Amino acid sequence: MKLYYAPAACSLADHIALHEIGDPFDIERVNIRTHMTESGIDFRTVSAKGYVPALTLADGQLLTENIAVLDYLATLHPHLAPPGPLGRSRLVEALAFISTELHRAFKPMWHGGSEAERARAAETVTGLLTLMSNEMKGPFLFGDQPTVADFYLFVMLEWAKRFEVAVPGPMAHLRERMRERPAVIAALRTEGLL
Ligand SMILES: N[C@@H](CCC(=O)N[C@@H](CS)C(=O)NCC(=O)O)C(=O)O
Repeated sequence: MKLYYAPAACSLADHIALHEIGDPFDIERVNIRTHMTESGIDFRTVSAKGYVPALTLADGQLLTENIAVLDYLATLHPHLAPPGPLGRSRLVEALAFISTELHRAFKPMWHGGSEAERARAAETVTGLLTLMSNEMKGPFLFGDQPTVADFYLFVMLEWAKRFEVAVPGPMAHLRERMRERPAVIAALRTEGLL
């Protein structure tokens, strides 16, 4: 497998998942402004969508969209998904919420929103994190062990820190617990974030 990523982008979630899985994998950095990869190719020749994450599978197929990539990894490695008959659905529910509500809410911060737009976005993010926080089943979203949804959430919490957005106490705690994990440290180090 080969993950195309950009430092501190949402692809950090997939990068962490690959380290948690522990099997060998390849990785290539993408400059999301120029679309050039570190090996000097135009990333749009790999993925016409032009954004990360993108995961090349062993058979050469390309998988995109964070929800799909994280769900794929958790399906292959069920310890990264919540247990039980509803586990998969709960995972997709959390991934969809993070992707379509939380991730999207950061847009004004990443894409030059006005001060008022950024302030409104910060309030939205805090509200969405509070909703998630109220549903937590333990130190992580689904209990004592993190799932791929926690990895994606962790990236959102790193963004919240970067943009000085207030987060509920259990979320700050989750972020710190995640930062202690060897897989997270390895991914952050590779991305030049430590
Ligand atoms: N729909 C995609 C969006 C991914 C996305 O927003 N990626 C950002 C980084 S967090 C990116 O690569 N942006 C560069 C671009 O859109 O050209 C997904 O959910 O995976």
